[in-house]
Amino acid sequence: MPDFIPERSASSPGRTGDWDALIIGAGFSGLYQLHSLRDRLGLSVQVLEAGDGVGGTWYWNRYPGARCDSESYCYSYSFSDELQQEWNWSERYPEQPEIMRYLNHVADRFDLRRDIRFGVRVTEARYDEAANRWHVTTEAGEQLTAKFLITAVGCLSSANVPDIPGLESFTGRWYHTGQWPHDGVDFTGKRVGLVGTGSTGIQATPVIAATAAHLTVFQRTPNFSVPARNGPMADEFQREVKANYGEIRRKMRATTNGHPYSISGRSALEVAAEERQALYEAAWEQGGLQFRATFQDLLVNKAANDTAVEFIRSKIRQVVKDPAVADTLTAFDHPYAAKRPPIDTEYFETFNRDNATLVDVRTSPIERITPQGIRTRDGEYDLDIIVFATGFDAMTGPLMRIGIHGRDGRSMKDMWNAGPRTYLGLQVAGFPNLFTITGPGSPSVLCNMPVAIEQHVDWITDCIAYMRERGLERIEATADAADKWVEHVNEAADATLLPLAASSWYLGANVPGKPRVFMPYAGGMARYRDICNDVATKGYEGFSLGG
Ligand code: N01
Repeated sequence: MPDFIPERSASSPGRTGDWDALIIGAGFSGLYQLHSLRDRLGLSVQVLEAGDGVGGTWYWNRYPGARCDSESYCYSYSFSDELQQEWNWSERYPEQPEIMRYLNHVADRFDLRRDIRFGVRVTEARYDEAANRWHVTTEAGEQLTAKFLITAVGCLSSANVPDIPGLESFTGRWYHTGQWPHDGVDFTGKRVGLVGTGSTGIQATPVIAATAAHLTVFQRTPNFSVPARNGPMADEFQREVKANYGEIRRKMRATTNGHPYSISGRSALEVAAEERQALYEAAWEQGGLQFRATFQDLLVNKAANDTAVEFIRSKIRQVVKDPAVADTLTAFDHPYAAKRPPIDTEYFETFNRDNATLVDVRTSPIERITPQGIRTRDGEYDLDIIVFATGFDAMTGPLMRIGIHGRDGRSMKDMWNAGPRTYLGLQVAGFPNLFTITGPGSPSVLCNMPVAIEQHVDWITDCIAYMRERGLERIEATADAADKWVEHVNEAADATLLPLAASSWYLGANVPGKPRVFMPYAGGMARYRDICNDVATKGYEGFSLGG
């Protein structure tokens, strides 16, 4: 897609009151949505951002080792060829500070800051049917109104601090990785406890162990991880990428997960054992999330998946010297990649260090936090610092904490008490003119995020342009279309092994009391894009549009 040519820039600094569109959040989604609505359609737009800078999830997740698991050249915007040609990535996987530099560059390059208000947390949004306006209230009590409200709040932005008794009594310091202090944390000489072995815990473990006096990792669910094989971005590779960006982006848009590689056509069960081993070895050497693509049936056939489980188990056993520790690390209880698979740099190697200990809190659960540290059923661990790498109230959490009320004052929270119900993950019946970028029911977290985000933003922008051309004032998903979509989202998940991971945040299972519903759309990004395009081509089928 070519650069957007700004027709006119309707927004102006400091303006309050009524807007064509309000956007909540200034991460990847909010920045591009602002650019699209303001510079392509000429709407008056204001972005409200709780943080003091752009970046969204990346603004808050500054924990040690924070790095993207998608490769840098494809974890970026594709909407501007000039942008992708001028920006140079320094490593195969970008570190958090580099992503922040990139997003700040985007904000400056497209002159976005003048329409973003930082340090403004939205606490409530109410739809006023008579006026066809969204009334938005901020924490400071300010009121703003707009015809369109667009949530760009991310899927993983509502930190999940476990409710462990005694936390308030702890005399050391504790942190959640998703709310990391901006001036960092010095672990030198400290006894550190890290709770959680998801992607975040696995990234943070080796980095913390490198400076802490001692690191104790509290593992509840053993996790699969494949080496990332990070390294500097070679100039030649960067040149090649830039010369072929058109083709690379086309491929990314056409694949299931929004990455520039296809899933193999081979079944893990149809090749001979030696060939299978050789293919896994090659994928292990190459490293990264692409390991999932080694065979076509890894996510749909348990027996095929078991071959990957065994391969990864054997690799961990080769690395970890203490067999008892290796046993604990490999006591897998779910299929490989049924939870979002991490990739790592020396995670398993860390447990060979003298200053790192693994504690199995599945067999010996955490009972309480004491003034000195963590007590499990079978042991006491004295700590100076506790790091909670315990994830997020994913996908619905960021929306729920806003307090969104639609037609007749109905609260989204009440409507979703049995699980989220959306149409295409983009709209909710009863909430006219509200769009939810990467909302539940869209591929979002099962896709390389910028690809999912750009598709949503383009679709929303085209939809608003369509309405404007026809003098339409209101769009709302019908209840019938939403019901059918929820059914389809369930069918798509059930066709895979993804729902088999009992503790997965995809299912909401990591948050006590949260309904167990598979939230993202597992039918693949390419298929989802076709469905959305088809809906639009048919005059926004499944939506009711009004004058
Ligand atoms: O969170 P998680 P995360 N006692 O929910 C454990 C993305 N991401 O922050 O599995 C003990 O995956 C919990 O145990 P269990 C990526 O999409 C992306 O690591 O519930 N343990 C689990 O081990 C990822 O999937 C990048 O039994 C407790 C861990 O905490 C998503 O963010 C980098 C506990 C939480 O794992 C979330 O990852 C990093 C308790 N009370 C993350 N409560 C990129 O590459 C929870 N746990 C962009």
